[in-house]
Amino acid sequence: MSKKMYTFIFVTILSALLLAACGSSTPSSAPASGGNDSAAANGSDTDGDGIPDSAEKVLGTDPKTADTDGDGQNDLDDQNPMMADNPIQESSTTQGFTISGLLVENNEDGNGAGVPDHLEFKVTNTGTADLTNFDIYYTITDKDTGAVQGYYRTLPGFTVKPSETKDIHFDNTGQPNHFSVNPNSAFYTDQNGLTLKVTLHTTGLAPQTGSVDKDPGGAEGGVE
Ligand SMILES: [Ca+2]
Ligand SMILES: [Ca+2]
Ligand SMILES: [Ca+2]
Repeated sequence: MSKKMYTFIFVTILSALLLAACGSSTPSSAPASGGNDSAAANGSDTDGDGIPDSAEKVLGTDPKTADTDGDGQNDLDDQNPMMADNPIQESSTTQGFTISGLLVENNEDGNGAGVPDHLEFKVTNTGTADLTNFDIYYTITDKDTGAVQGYYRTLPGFTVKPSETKDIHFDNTGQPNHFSVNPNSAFYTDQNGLTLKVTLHTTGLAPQTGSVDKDPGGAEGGVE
């Protein structure tokens, strides 16, 4: 039996258990479009990856992203759907930008007002041309258990002009220069102390890395 089939059976059983737990309170409305037959039979599947939203929460995957960790394998097919290997392979040692001011808690908006905990940092263009087509790889490591999650994302639309410093955020607010994250990731579900390590890259320049620790306890305010 294939790994995919094992995963499918696991998700199907999990979905059935979740439905049984929900009992008559389960909505009878049609599922979101894009879901396959198995998901349609077991509740809405927002991202159409074959895993119902309710099961994604239990599994720790993202209900709005078919490929939670960004490694090219959809969640149903991925044996380790929250652990992408780092695909960034860059030979250039040319310095063109820096990253600084990493935050994962006690975040503030541009006016100094507190906002919910999330990953954010500043990107400074130290060169003479606009920088765009960034991609990012970041890991979340539990400092007590050593468990690691790894996520890869491209960052379309994020551009930094020469000498400009721009904030980049990873949350689900949908604002400009804010990129989506897995709402069921360790950052939001793991109560232990965490270390986040970030590698930011754009083609032809040396990748830049940074690290920031999160204290034990839940992320404040969720991901919205
Ligand atoms: Ca899904
Ligand atoms: Ca998913
Ligand atoms: Ca994947």
